[in-house]
Amino acid sequence: MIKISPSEITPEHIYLRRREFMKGIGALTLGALVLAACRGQATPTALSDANLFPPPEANGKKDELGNPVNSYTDITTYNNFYEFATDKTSVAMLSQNFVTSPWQVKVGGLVNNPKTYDLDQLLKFEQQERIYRLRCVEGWSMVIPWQGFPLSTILKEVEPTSEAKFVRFETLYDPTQMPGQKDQYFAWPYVEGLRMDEAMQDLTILATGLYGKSLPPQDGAPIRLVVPWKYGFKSIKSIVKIDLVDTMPTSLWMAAAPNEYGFYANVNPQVPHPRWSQATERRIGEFQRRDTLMFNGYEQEVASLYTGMDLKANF
Ligand SMILES: Nc1nc2c(c(=O)[nH]1)N[C@H]1C(S)=C(S)[C@@H](COP(=O)(O)O)O[C@H]1N2
Ligand SMILES: [Mo]
Repeated sequence: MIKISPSEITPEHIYLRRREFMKGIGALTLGALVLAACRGQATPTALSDANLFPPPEANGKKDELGNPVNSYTDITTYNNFYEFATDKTSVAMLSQNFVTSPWQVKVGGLVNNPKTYDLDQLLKFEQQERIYRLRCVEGWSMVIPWQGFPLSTILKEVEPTSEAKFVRFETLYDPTQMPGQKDQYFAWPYVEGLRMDEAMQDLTILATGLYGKSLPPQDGAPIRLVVPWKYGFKSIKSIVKIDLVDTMPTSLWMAAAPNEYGFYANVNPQVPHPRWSQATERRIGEFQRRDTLMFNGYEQEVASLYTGMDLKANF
């Protein structure tokens, strides 16, 4: 069974759980208690073959700084995906039957060529491998070998108008499949946003796979955003809608806790979260904490996007 050490039960979760208790014991809390009770037997046996027999393709690969990729098992059994569960080790099991075919992504808003893509069409774009660090705002990180294509590929196709200033993303809303969406604390569906120049940056991809295989549900199947210089919550999963807009979108996390989560969410070791430091992180699979890098190590590529901006005020 997968062991969770107390240090991995994050401040964020404790905080949110406490708030839920204050509101009374709701259905989700009860569900979580039931799950916790049977997690010992249920988790390993309910995982698919893909989790039990990971593909070897990416083993041994490294990012450009020399960090080895995390194991397939790490990447697919330790997940944040609140639509399924707030407990990272339950997401894999609870998402196994998530229906990801057929799947469409509707791209519209302030564009000349609105377009609805079938997943097949998105898979026809040249799929590149991108080995990126993922730094969660909670203080842990992984190195993940994604496949995907630059978000700019589809933005160029739909032709944003001159009024388009931001890109707004939405996850599927389907509480019958995603039990976490019954949690009244959050304003579902999950929403995220980028400024236009951030969206056009070549590091920003739509990921369709990892480790040489299609994305498993727990990692955001069938298609999710990956923005490696920002905290992980910006990398929105299971996207069905992309809109070009003229005003800054309000993300799910900005709505839930505006004093804690801003729009930019650039990884910055010098700007602490209101309730913890961001100076160091724990790479999953390692024991010692390591220093967090400015812009998660992508400073050379992205610092110029923020010239003249106060990175403390625009957290
Ligand atoms: N729709 C949706 N996207 C999401 C989340 C979520 O709860 N729902 N969690 C975010 C957070 S906090 C992180 S750290 C990453 C985790 O991605 P991973 O599970 O593939 O490592 O997904 C992000 N995308
Ligand atoms: Mo995160």
